[in-house]
Amino acid sequence: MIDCLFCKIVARDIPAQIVYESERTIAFRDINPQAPMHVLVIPKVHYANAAELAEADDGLADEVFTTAHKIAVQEGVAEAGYRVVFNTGPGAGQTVFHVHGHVLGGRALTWPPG
Ligand code: U5P
Repeated sequence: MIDCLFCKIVARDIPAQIVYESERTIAFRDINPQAPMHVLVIPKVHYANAAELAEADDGLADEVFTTAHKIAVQEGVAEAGYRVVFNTGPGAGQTVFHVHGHVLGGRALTWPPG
């Protein structure tokens, strides 16, 4: 998608600190981290949000979720505990409309979220 920030990261048109890449997914550090470890996991193909990705039903949603776990292991937070968040729609705080899972860890995380 031409005007999508995250599509531009996938295409290497804008820089990002990429920590993991597979054929269909990519993960990079959030530019405004909310925890010591804050990585975004996205499918390379453009879907606006988690609902669209889930409805596509081609296994890609599973792959994004599995990638989030791989990141937690790679970043050393899996044992202590981590959080995966998909803000879905403006009402839930989504600001970038290319589906992304926030993987957060490295500190105690409180509940409920804001
Ligand atoms: N973000 C980046 N890189 C950018 C633009 C945005 O990492 O070039 C991050 C923001 O810091 C934010 C996330 O955490 O994308 C968008 O999350 P959401 O508000 O859409 O859930």
